[in-house]
Amino acid sequence: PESTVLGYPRIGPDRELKRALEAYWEGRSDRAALERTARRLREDTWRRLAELGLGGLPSNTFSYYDHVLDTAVLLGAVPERYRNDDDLTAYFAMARGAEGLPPLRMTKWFDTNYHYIVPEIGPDTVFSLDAAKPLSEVREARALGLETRPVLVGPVTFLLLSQAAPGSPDGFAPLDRLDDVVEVYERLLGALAAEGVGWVQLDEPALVADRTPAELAAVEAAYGRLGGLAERPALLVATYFGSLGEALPVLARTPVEAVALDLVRGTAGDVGLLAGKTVVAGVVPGRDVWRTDRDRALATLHAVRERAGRVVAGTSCSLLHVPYDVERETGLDPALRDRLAFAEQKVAEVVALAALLAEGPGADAPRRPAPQAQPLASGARAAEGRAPYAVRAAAQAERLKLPLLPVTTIGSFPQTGELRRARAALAAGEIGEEAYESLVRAEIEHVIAVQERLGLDVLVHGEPERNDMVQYFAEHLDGFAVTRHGWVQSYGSRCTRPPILHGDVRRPEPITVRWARYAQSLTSRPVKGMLTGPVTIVAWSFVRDDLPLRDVVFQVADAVREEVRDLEEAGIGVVQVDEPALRELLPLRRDGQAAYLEWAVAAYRWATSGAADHTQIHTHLCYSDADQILAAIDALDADVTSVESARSRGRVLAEVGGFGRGLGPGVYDIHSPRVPGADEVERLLEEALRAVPADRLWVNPDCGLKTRSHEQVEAALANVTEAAARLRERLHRGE
Ligand code: THG
Ligand code: ZN
Repeated sequence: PESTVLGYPRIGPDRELKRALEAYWEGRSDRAALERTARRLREDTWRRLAELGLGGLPSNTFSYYDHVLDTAVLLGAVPERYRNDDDLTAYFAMARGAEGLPPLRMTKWFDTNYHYIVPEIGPDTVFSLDAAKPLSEVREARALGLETRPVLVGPVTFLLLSQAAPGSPDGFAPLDRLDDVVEVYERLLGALAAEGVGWVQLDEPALVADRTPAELAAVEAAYGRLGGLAERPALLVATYFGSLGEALPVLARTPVEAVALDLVRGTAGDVGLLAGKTVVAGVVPGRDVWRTDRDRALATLHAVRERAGRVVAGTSCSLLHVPYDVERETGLDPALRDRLAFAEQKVAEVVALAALLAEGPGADAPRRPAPQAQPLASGARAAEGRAPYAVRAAAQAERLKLPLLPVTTIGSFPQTGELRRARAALAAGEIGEEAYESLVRAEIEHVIAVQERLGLDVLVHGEPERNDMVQYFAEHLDGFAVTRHGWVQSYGSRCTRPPILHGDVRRPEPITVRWARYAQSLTSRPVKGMLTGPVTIVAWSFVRDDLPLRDVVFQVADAVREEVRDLEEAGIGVVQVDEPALRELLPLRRDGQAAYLEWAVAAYRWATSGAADHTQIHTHLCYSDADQILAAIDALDADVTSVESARSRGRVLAEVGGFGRGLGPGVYDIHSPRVPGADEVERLLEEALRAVPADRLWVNPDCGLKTRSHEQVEAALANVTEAAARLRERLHRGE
């Protein structure tokens, strides 16, 4: 096959899998119904890829929840506590938890907005092969008359992404178990060979990050063993999200038949070393939505063929990260739509490129329409500083007159089904703007009343008008387009519709001010304005590729800065600017990280530093995103930082206690339906007071309340305010 893709979306063009999963989880359907939907989605995908003329069809790219979790199951690495006679029950318990059993940890898949389930591997993990899933997918496709190439996470990446099982001895790393895991992969390859499978794809994206000599030696050993098997399919090792660098010569020395390279984010490097193997040249971007520059892609394919010999046209990575079909987006400006390619269009591009490559050099390729680039002189903004913290803190104390241990929340309140339905009805033109807005106002009234009754100190309006913390801003900024069907899986059944940032970003008018002002009109207590930071808005969008990312982020920072100013002018004294994706965009290799953090922090400071000293700037972080970048978070210079701390509380306090400004370590774990008692919260606060002085300690939940019910939230917040009041009393008495 001269063309292939490394993977494909699986949620369904209309999120059929999401609906089937949620119906199954809620007991509204049975396993057979879920399996039928899943099979139909797989079959539709293979048929479509074949129809489009794709050469190498992938299989095993489907997943009920996550492909890393699937790999753990394939290897028998199911922790004891999740085991169950019903395999699907065990699977979803690992993914989502079960009665009294928290799920496995979830974290970001490299620098994407996709989240994988982190497998637990210990010194005593017993591995065993369960090849049912890849084998049955091969058979399903065969029943349609189609041969496929099963895709699996490779052994090295699997172990590097795993965490040590609880109770593992110090110094143990999952990669220590490589020999045992490779043995299972050997048996898997045997089983696939016996099934008559010609090719297998093993994904090793971990090889594009910095790797130690020991890790590279492990790669060479693993693929030396797998390649040395007598009975096996041909092996394609797929790498993506960057350049292989020093791992390329290592793979070149192994007896694998093919290597996939990401030639969009990465470079071909010493590709000549791969002569004798097939190179799957990832020239069609798998992570953006822009049509491929055919001339450039073709030139790259020719260059790789000259140096390496055998070349297959491919995508830079799996198409999991883009929506299905741009043709359905009939609401988009046609001029923009002509510049876009979603998964289906990218498959067609790969097929067309392969045909052009086969025609030999010099084939005439249609040109990609040139985007109308009009770069702004954006890099030049100086991060003008605010006054030192002590000066700001005094001005804010004078203005806000908050008590010791002020109580606040992170921003969102539970989103009712009524609101979500009303938003859908508004989009469909079934209800008018006024009807929708009166619902939003009623919800704000409710949320403010609840907070006043419970005695919170800094209130929020609850964000009832927002679908998503990025999409909402994109809908109100020039330079963005939003899609109707462009869903991309974030984790499990959860999806987002990343906006398309295609032009210069400008804020035509204030976005959040109206709602913040309305909320403030209902109360004498300060209401906190809620904004999303520039890095996060860009990270969770599809971004134009004709400007440096940094310049795009600064354009968005301009818009946020204007919004902060307008909130101030409307009398809002506290503004929270969240940047949860700060960590996500951190370059995978160390050599780019310092420069990235420098401009990312500068953009945040540009967005917030227009605020007067007496305006209090808050930020929030979900702690799992904060490792490695604590210094950068400190450098954001927010007056108050709220942090998730349900897990590893001691460590969080030790690390962020030193920030030297306001700090709110979460005292209510919103990821659980459990309501904490007032005594428990009081104890957590006492503990926090050992790391943070009383005049800098804030009291807040761990994260936004969007996913909880109104009843849980009210009960929990009542206990939180009671605990804060008791402790405040004790502090005043000098205890
Ligand atoms: N927004 C965006 N990306 C994100 C988050 C977000 N990435 C990381 C983090 N939060 C976790 N991700 C999600 C993504 C989606 C949902 C929840 C957490 C979710 N989505 C709704 C669904 O799938 O039903 C659809 C929401 C909508 O209508 O837009 O619940 O907050 N961009
Ligand atoms: Zn959070």
